[in-house]
Amino acid sequence: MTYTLESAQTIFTDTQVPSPIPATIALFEQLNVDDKLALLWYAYTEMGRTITPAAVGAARLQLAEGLLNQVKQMSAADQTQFMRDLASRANTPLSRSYGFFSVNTKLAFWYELGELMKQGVVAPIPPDYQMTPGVKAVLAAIQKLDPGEQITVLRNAVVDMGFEDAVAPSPTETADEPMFPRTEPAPTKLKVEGITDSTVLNYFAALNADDFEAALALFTPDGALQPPFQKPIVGPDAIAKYMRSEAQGLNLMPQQGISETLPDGSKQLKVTGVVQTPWFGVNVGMNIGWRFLLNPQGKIFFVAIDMLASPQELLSLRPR
Ligand code: EQ3
Repeated sequence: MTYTLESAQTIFTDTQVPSPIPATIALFEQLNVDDKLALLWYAYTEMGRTITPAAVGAARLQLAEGLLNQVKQMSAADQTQFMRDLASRANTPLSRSYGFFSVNTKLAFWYELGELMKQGVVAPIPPDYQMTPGVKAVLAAIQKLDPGEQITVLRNAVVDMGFEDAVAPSPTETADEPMFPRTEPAPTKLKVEGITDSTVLNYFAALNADDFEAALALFTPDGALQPPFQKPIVGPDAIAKYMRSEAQGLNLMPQQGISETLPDGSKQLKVTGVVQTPWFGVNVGMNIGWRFLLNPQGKIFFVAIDMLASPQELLSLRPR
């Protein structure tokens, strides 16, 4: 094979439109800790008027229960300090406990804290808090994003909080990640305009069935998956761990694609469509692109998952 991970990452990049998400996250990162917490409160409650995340399952909350109970027993001042420590990634015992959580447990933890803030059990944003110009600017930037992009910014903020110990193994790493129950099964017999390749169609079907074993079997032993705004995850063990933790309950609705066969028999394909996360279900559709590189035997050597910059980009499959 003549390609490498680096060359695979560049396929179809000439069809891509830069996403506004990294710039919005960079603006958010410039805020001080109190402004970050306030901004997230306003962005989340504003969003909640139109879209609300699904209630968190009891099984998932159990993983966060110990930390939640500790927070509930604190004084209001300590609760505020705890949230500041999370947002500033301070190296404290509680901030480390949070850092051990999986992505979905972190989201569930903040979801519950938000509910407890509304009920007055956890210290709310001070009623006399005045939005600074910085907060207003980031809020305005977030309001310009579509709902799929807004939830991506929120998710990123939550995932980046807490202190992550690079050395200590995570106790939740071995704990079984509870499944997201599906209210309706996602379609596994898919028709994607312009795509007949069975590997690619089977990839979508496997993820829609939460069948990660079947999805993994489609990859080469050195295959890689690159999630949005992240580095590639390489090799079946790492991909399996990632999928079990982050790809559950997704509804993949690929719509159209293009396929090009290269002289050595390998293939590159770009597919665009909409993905729903179990957190928001049918209420939020994310515009997504998949860029696949298959080896001549039809195995996935590389797939990148990209957040598209606009619904128009769903149709921009050819170089710009
Ligand atoms: C309490 C409050 C509001 C205020 C306080 O001051 C601070 C905070 C943090 C607060 C709480 C905030 C909360 C509760 C935020 C919750 C946000 C949530 C639930 C966001 C969820 C977002 C989910 C997303 C963006 C999921 C995206 C998934 C994608 C794109 C999946 C892609 C994949 C595909 C399509 C594949 O083919 C392979 C796998 C892969 C996973 C990559």
